[in-house]
This record gives sequence, C-alpha cells and structure tokens, in this order.
Amino acid sequence: MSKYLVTAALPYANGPLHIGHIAGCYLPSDIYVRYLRLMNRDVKFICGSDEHGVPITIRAKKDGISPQQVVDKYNAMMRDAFKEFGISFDIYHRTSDSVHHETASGFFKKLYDDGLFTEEESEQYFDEEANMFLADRYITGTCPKCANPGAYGDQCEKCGTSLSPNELINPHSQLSGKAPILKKTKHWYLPLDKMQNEWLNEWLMSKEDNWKKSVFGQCKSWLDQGLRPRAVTRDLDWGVPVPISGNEGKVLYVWFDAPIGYISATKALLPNDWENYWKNKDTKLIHFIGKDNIVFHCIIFPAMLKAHGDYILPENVPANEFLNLEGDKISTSRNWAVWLHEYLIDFKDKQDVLRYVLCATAPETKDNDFTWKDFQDRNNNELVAVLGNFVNRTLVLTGKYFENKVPARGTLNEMDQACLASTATISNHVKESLEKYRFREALANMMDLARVGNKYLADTEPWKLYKTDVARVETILNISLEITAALASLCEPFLPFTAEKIRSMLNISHYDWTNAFTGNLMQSGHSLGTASLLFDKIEDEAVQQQIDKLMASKKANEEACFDSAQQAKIDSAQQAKIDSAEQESAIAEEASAQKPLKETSTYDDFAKIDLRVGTIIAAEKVEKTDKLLKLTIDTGIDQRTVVSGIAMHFKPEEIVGQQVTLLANLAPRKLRGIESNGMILMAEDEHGKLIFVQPSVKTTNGSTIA
Ligand code: B3M
Ligand code: ZN
Repeated sequence: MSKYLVTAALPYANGPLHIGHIAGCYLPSDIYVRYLRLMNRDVKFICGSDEHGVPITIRAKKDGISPQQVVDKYNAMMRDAFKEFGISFDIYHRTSDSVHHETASGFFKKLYDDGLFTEEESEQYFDEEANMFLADRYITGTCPKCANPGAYGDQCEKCGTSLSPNELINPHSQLSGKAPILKKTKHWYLPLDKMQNEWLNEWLMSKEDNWKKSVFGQCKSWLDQGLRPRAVTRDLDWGVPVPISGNEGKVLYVWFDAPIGYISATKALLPNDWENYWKNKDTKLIHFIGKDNIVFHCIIFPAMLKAHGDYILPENVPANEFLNLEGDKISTSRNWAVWLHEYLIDFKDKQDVLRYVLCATAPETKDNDFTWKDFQDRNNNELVAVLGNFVNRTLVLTGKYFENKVPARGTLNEMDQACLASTATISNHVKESLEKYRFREALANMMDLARVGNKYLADTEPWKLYKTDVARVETILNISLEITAALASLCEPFLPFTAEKIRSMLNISHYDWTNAFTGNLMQSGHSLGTASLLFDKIEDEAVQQQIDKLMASKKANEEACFDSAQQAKIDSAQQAKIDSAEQESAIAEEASAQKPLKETSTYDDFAKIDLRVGTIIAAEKVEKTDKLLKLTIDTGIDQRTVVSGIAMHFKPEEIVGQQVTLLANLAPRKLRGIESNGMILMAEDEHGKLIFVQPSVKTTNGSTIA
C-alpha cells in the first residue's frame, strides 16, 4: 500500500500567521490529510517553523532582540494558532532543532564529498557601512522581469522570478539604504544547468498532465529560460554552519536547509522509520505551498534530493495562488492582514467558519479576495441557513416526535430513493474532488448535500404530516438522519469541529470512507445525543469591528509613511532602519489616499523640468511583464520610446491617439532592455484607476507646459 508524506511549507518564524498563509497551504493540506486518514491511507503530515535566513535576522534587528528570541516567540505562537485552528500536523518541528542541524549539515556534506557542487569565487554585494555581505533580503532593487521596485536579492515576490542580487536594477542595501560595493567571496553552487540536461527537464516535463497548470507553467518557463547554477551557501552568521573547516562565517542558504527540514521533522517524528517514507518508492511525497515557493519545491529541492541519490522526488506540488484582503495585497509590514491568533480570540469557537470561507474562496487557480462582508454572508446564508438549518431541523423534529431515537424506515417512495441516491452520488463526488486537490469543488459538493436535505424536508413537510401519517414521518426523519450522518462524515475534512458536534448530536463515533455510501449509517432505535445549534448568525457589528481594525491600520500606515518621509529629509543616513522592501513598495502603493505635500521646491528646481504635450502614436505590451507598455510618443520634436507601467490599466489599442503630458528631459533609463526616454504624467480617479494628465482641448504636440 502506498504511503503518503504530505508537507506544508515551513513558515518563517518571523511573524504571526495570517489568512493568506492559511488559505495558501495550511488549510488545503489539512483537508487533504484528513481525507487520506478517513480513507485509511498511511499518511504523515509534516510541518515546522523555518527559523533561519535573512527574514529572521531582519526581524531581530527591527525588534531589537536576538534571532533566537525571534524564533522562540513566533514558533510558539504559530504552533498554538495552528493547533487551535485544527491544522492536524503529525509533527510541527523547527529548523533550529539539533536533529535538523545534523540532518542539513550531513546532507550538504554528502553532496560536497560526492563532488556535486561547484566552488566559485565571485564578487558579491557588500555593505561597507554595516561591514556585511548582502544576501537575499538584505538587498532590494527593481525586478528585471516585472519592474517591481521592491524585489529581493533572491526573489521577486510580485512575479515569482527567482533572482540573484546582481540581476537587480538599482540595488540598495536594506541595512544602510546605500548602494552596495562588490567584494570577492567564495561559495558553493548546485549546478542546476547541468542537472537540467541530465534529467530535470525530462522529469518535469513528465508532470504536465498531473500538475496544476499554473505550477507546471512556472516550471516550464524556468526551464525555457535555462537554469543556472545556484549558490547554496551565504555569508551570514545565522543558520546551519557550512560543514567544511576554514569556512567560519558561512552558513547554508536558508532555501537549502529549509526543505531538508521536512526530512528532519520526519526523523524527529519517526526516528526508526523515517527512511521507510523518504527512501521508499511507494511513498507519494506531496508539497503544499504558496505560488511564491514553486521554484524551490519543483526544481531546487528535487535537484538536491536527486543529487543525494537515495530520496524520492515529489509526486505533486499543488501550489495555490495568493489571497488578497479587501481588494488589496496582504502585507505584514502594513498590517494589512487578518491575523489568525486575533481571529481565534475575536471569533472564539468559530474556527470552522473561517475554514469554510477560506476553502470556499481558496485561490486554487487564480488570486482571490477575502472580504469581511463575504465572510458574514457565507456564514449567515450558507453555514447557518443551509447546513445548520438542515441538521437542526432534523434533530429537533426527531427529538420532538420520536423521543430522540432514530425512527424506523418504512417503504421508500421515489423521493426517498432519489434522496439516498443523491447522497451516494455526492459522497463519491466529494471523494473524487478531494483526490484531485479540488477542495473548493469538494466543499461545494458537500454543501449540495445539505441543500438536498433541506429540499427534502421542504418537499415532504413532516411537520404537517405528523398529525395524519406518523409512519410516513418516521421514514422521512429516518432518511433525514441518514443524510445528517453522511454530512457529518463528509464535512470532517473541511469542518472538523462541526463534524465532531454533529457526531455527538447523533451519538456516533465512526465513519467509513473506504466503502461507498449504502444508506445504512443510522440504525433505527439508536438513541441520539443532545441537539444544539451548529452555527449562529454573525451580526453587522462584529464584521464592522474587523473592518474598522483594517481601516485603523491603513491610517497608521499613512501616518508612518508621512513620518518616514519627514525623517528621510532630516537625515537620510539615520534612516538606515531596516524597512523591508515590501514596506517600501507598500508606501508607494499607499499613496492612493492623499499624500502629504512634498518639501518646498524652488523656482529653479521647477525650471529644470521640461513638460511637453505629446501624442501616443503606438503602444504595445512589453513581453513577459504584466505592467509595462512600450509607447511611441510624438513629441513635436521627435518620436521616442517611453516605457510606462500602465498595462494593468489600459489596453494598448485603447490609448493610441491620446494626448499626454510628457516629462521630456528625464534621463533615459532601461526597462526590460528597452530604453525609455521620459515619463508620462498620470493621476488617479476616485476608484484608483489611472488617468492621463492631458490638456482639456487638443493642442499642438511639443507645446510646453509651465
Ligand atoms: N519559509 C517561505 C515562506 O514562508 C519559506 C518556506 C520554506 S518551505 C521549505 O513563504
Ligand atoms: Zn518581478
């Protein structure tokens, strides 16, 4: 029988969990594992905190505490929140544990001894003021692929591209804010270029039919660009030390050690049996992650495992897209998030409501939006009105008419038979969808069964029949209880707390998922437990409080943004506080509300600026970017190329012929290899959509604006 190793991405222990993390990988993996367990499959569910790397040291600097204190704090916090939310890991480990250090170190040493790494001395960015090499998130700059100004030295989180610091445009240190210098250092590289040709290409291409389109598509595009060797060590003082003598001050790259964390966690869970999973070709290894982790799990970690020689490779990597919040990207630094630990306090005992909403709106195939209004609606109109209502009516009527015992089933009419048949069909659909990682679909199927139940009660009206035909009412409630039992079972992977409640109301303890539904879950004469409401209505005030909380963080951000702008002017060197790149771009985005006035500029400053009227005479999308349009502008003096970040707002064909205001004497700048000569002035309308700043009547191209 095959075994399953299901992993959920190890969250960085640098902050609390939010709904984006949950919807991205923890809830889907938990649903899947609960399903496998119900099917009696041999499964181990592995997770833990990722406690190394720059994300941790940056957080420590920011909070003025040690990296160890950071990881101790957040590891405990996340562990508790997961548990309370019903995420049923078999182990929640941590990469600072000695088992992990030994495992990661041993893994590296084996690859090193086998001569698999290439060793290279190269020039890397160094911050002279901080006296430190700038690995990964210590350096930010503009992404060469999508022009995101806050891309990290190892990855652009906006477009998902994996980067190395020297690819960033306009790099600057997150420590001093300054442009870094280049300095020589030695590192070890995983020769992905070589591996691509040897086996990676072929292996990944064989996944086309089984993996999600979005996941396969990302992998394919990396392969098409050609993989490059990737450094697996860093000049840092926090992490797993490089186990080669004479290399003090170097540690394993966090993305080298973290996935090995899945192995160490399994070792900690099963000290004597872990190899029976990791080195057994009958094990299906499945990684649940968010889309920003795809390259690491689909290319780099498999390359490491294969290089080691005796490990299995992932069977599937069902990565999700991103969840947004109230129309905006979730952001830790801007506090634009719903924090799991706060939710668990504000909505005590409502874990399943959030589980339901996050599964129903899961970003399975595209980014999706969480809104508090939708949360309220789904609770009130679906959980309360459909699932809760059906279960409640069934149990209350049975209590009232039949002393809380399952009544006998008489001869079944067509409607009864159809109802049982639907239950069987739906049960199969739920299983099929779960098997294929289609959790939204599975959940919707489960809810369809509650709808079938409600319709059955509405059509048969047992409360009217009771006076005239008790025998018929017995059958109707017998069937209704049968559906309730099926619902208890089917909702278990999604809504484990609710399943437990229904189980206790029905006084049953066990479900059989391995066999098809036969319609004999409840025996007549069986005594039921005590009925209680499964869900209650969420009132406007409760969601308004949450919305107010978000609005307060929006406001605090605007103030922080204003303060930091002021501060920057007073002393930019002192401003060497580490703002994450995310925060920087967030501040830029935040500008949607009215920005404070900039510092006074002199007439001479203004006179340097050459603003002209021009006309867009051609426009096309810049390949492989979401944001950029390449425009040809007739300026009256010349026809020139301007690359503008407006592709999300306009289709190229819509804007040809528009008159625009052009900052015509801006120094040329290369974007995605295209030289841009000037900048188009834009404003925002009240919905945040960009609009052109243009003369109110058609004017001659080249007219100056002053
Ligand atoms: N800690 C990134 C993240 O939290 C990283 C995942 C590691 S999985 C091995 O998004
Ligand atoms: Zn990018």
